[in-house]
This record gives sequence, C-alpha cells and structure tokens, in this order.
Amino acid sequence: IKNRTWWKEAIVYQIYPRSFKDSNGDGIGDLNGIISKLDYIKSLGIDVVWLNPIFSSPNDDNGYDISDYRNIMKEFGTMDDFDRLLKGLHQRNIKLVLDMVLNHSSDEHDWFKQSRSSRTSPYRDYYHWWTAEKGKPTPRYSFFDVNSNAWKYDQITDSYYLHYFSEKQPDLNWENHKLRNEIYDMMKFWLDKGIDGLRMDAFQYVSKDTLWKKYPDGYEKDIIKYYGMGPNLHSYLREMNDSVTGKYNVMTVAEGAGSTLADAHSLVDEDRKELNMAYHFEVMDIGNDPKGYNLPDLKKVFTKWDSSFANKGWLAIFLANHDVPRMVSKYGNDSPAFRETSSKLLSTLIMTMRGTPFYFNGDELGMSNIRFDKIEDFRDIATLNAYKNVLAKGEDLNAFMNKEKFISRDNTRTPFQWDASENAGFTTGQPWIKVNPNYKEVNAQREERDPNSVLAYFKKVVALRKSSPALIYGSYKIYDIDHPQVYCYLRSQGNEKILVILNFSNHNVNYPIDKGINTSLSKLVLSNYKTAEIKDHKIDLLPWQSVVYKIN
Ligand code: TEU
Ligand code: CA
Repeated sequence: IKNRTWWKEAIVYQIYPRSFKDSNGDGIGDLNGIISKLDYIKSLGIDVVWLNPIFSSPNDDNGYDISDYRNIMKEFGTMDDFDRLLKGLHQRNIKLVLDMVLNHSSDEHDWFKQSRSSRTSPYRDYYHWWTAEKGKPTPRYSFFDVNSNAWKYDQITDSYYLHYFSEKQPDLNWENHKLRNEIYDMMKFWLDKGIDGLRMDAFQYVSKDTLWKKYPDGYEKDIIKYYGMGPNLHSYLREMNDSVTGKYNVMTVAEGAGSTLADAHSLVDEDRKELNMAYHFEVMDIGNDPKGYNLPDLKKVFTKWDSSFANKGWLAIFLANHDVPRMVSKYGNDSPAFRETSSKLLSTLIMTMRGTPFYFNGDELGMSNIRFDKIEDFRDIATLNAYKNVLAKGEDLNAFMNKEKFISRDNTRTPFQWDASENAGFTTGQPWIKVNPNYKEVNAQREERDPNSVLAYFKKVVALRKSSPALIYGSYKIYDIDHPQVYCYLRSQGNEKILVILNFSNHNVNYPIDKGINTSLSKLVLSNYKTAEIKDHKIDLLPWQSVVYKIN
C-alpha cells in the first residue's frame, strides 16, 4: 500500500455543536455538552471529530459568521472548556478538526468595523469595496441575500461591500497580504493548541476576479464555475502550506473542490502541496427532489470520482452534512417500514467506499427530516431570506414551502436525540429549534440497548472498515452500473476481496452474483437482515438489504 497516512484510515464524525447537547439549559448545545458525551462518541469507534464553527459569532449563519477567530462563541462556552474538550478527545485517542471560515468574516468582526469606518482606514482593503461614484457595481449573485445581490450599500463611506453569503458575512480580500498573514497567525494559534485538522470552508471562493467582469445571464446556475477556483487560489494555498499547514501533521479538507475533476486534483494531489482531501459537491447535488432520484446517477457520480482518484489525490465520502437533508430522507426511505433498514444500508455505502468517511451526527441513530411546514419553525438564514424573496417577487409560496420542507438545512440541524425524556434529553430548557417528534423511538439510549438497532449496526460497519485494508485502500470495481435498484461493487487489496451489494428499493430483488468471482467461497460478514439467500448464483435481496461478503 503506497502513501499510507492516518487521515486516509480515519473515520470522521461531524458534530453540529449547536444541536448536540446542551449543558446549561439555555436550549443551545455547547462544548460542555459535548464533553459530557465523550464516552458515547468513543463508543462509536470513530477516529476524528469535526466541529462546525465554535468561534465568537453573532450567529447570523450559525457560527459561519465569525467576529473573533481566537475566542469561543459565548453560547458554546469558554477557552477553558475548549482546552478540556481537546484533552478529553485526545485521551480517548480521537482527533479534532476545526472549521476555518476564511472566505468571509462577520460584519461584527473588528476588521470589518474598522474597514467600513473610513475609506482611509488601514483595514479598508481587508474587504472588497466599490465606491458609489463609480455607479452601481457589476452584479454579483449572493447565496443568502434576500435580493440575491452580493453588493450591499454602506452609507458610512458611500460605498458597496461584497458578500457572497448573507449581508452579515462580508467577503475578506485575500489579495491583501496583511490579512493573509493575520489569518496564518490565527491558524497557528489553533494548531499550536494541538488540533489535528482544518476544514477549509467555502475556500474555493476566496480568490476573486477583482476586475469585476460582467458574467453572462444565468451564470448563477453554474455558480461554482464563476466563483470557484479564482486566479490566485493556488498561490494562496501554497503560501499557506509553506507558512502554516505544512509544518504540522494535520489533515486539511477542501470544502467545495471546484467544478471539475481537474479542479479537485489541482487542490489535493500530493505533489501540489496544497490541501489533503477533496470534499466535492456532486453527490450532494443528486437527490434534491422529494420525488426521488435515479440510482444509476448516484452510482455514476461515485464511480467517476473514484476512478479519477484511484492513483492520485484523496476524497472525502459523505451523504449528509449540516447543509442538506437527512441522509435517510434523501437517499433512503424514512417511512416507518424502511427507515431503519435503509439507514443501515446507507451507512454501509459510506463505510465501504474508498475515501475518508465523513459521517453526520444523528445519522447513526437513523434520524430523519423533520419537515417543517410553518415558516416560524425554520431557523436557517438561507430559508428565511429565500422566503422573503419569494414573497417580494410574488412567486409560488406553496411550491417554495414544499421544497424547503424537504431540502431545508434545518432538517439536519434539529437536536440530537439522546433519550425518550422531554426534548429528547438534549436540553432541560427550550431548544433553539424544534426536536423531531420521533425521538421517543429514535434515540441513543433505546438503541444502545437494542442489538438490532441502527446504532448497533453502525458500530459494526465502522469496526469492519477499521479492520479492512481493502475497504480503506483497495481498488473499487462496480458491476451493472445501470441496474436501477442494486449498487454492487468489489473492493480488493492484495488477497483481500470484499463484495458489497446494496438494494436501493422497497422491493425484493433477485440479483445475479456470478461475476467471475467464486461466490461459493464467500463468507457473509455483515448484513442488515439476519439472512441472505444465495441460490444458483443469485441472491434474493430483501427491501433495502445490504450484504457484505468476504471472498477468499
Ligand atoms: O457552505 C458553503 C458552500 O460551499 C455552499 O454554500 C455552496 O457554495 C453552495 O451551496 C453552492 O451550491 C459552507 C457551510 O457549510 C455553510 O453552512 C455556510 O453557510 C457557508 O459555507 C457560509 O460560510
Ligand atoms: Ca447551552
């Protein structure tokens, strides 16, 4: 096995701190809450915890708007709490990855307060400004702005500033080397505390086309092509590697990896000395329609990326995070009959692919979409601003609400379900966002006692991956890529061969497994049902059945 490294062998568990565990009854998850659950986290068998941003923030976008990069958000606790959390993780042999939000800061960051105060402020060039004398700025689309306008007029200096996300998230100007050096110093501050990795949030957008060319109509439908991979991106990354990350044994993740395979390679190939692994969005873009998706499309995306990265570079593998619906609601079937089985199947997929698994908290319990239907229940700035936009433009409100019900980011942000007590044991107070009413059945305490639970299965499939070089490093060969219900592939490394068969449907499927592999020698190592019938080189797959065979 060439190029072995710890972060290729690791399983990453993503914790959304605001919703994980509240320790003081204010309804908001916090660091002490996470500390109180360290033994649970350890029991999962994972190796790395990635925390969504925990830095000081007015929380316009739940911590993705940072007002002080060197302090802890007051709702989450103190620096002492952070130090204890890091120590508690390390004592349990678990590493910690922090979220670096460096495309933008909060408008409440000191840099921005100074920058907006006068045109001659030494911080002026920390952000992108357009003076009003020049007329209206070249249009730029904003992901979260009510009017989709990324330029916000600021009266104090009669100028516009740029914000790709909300107006409380002004974009930092990376062309300014003083700003870059301040950022590198800040990164060293955290790395010297002993953290083990960095997720580079929206980093593909940091380098802007500062000639502000006009883009063709409809460009926003292909936004990564226009906003991603700007002219100086690679030079910033190399500089960052030389002055900071290259000096530590840490993992670095490119969140968003451009729009092509070549873009992703240019960010993470070993010889580039930029970042370690590509977290691309192509899988995420499938399944956004509540009516469902075509399994072959999903297989083709996974397969295309795997073959491109077979010899060079490295990928992150995931089906969910805090920006998308729950994995079981999107790719599985969250109705009572299939929620558990299909959750297990999806965990099997994540844990048997090549690439580092990024697993979202709560999915190990089979947590599902909450499906809010009242705007008052939503908390996400993306949904709330889009709603105002729909109202203002007089667009179809019903259609919008139906879509949000399914795709809203709030679906993955509801409180973690610990037990059957009030508020699922998340808080003794009023939770900041509603708890999914299914918590009496779907919760960690009940599932810990049930050997057939989604949680129990998750631990098994994690242990299987950890014990298998083939599942981590092995080649990947897909069979029957156009089969509409079954996803079947072989992972092999040396003499170890593992065949994975996943039935992505609500029906029984009789599937031929005579693939030039001597299946009579196969040993069933894992399934989400008790049995798997093989007869005449065919397997009788039950609805959402997953089977993993070792082939000798
Ligand atoms: O998401 C950024 C991001 O890459 C997406 O907004 C993406 O560009 C867009 O959906 C294109 O389809 C990260 C965080 O994960 C998210 O929670 C934050 O809101 C966002 O950055 C801003 O910091
Ligand atoms: Ca709290």
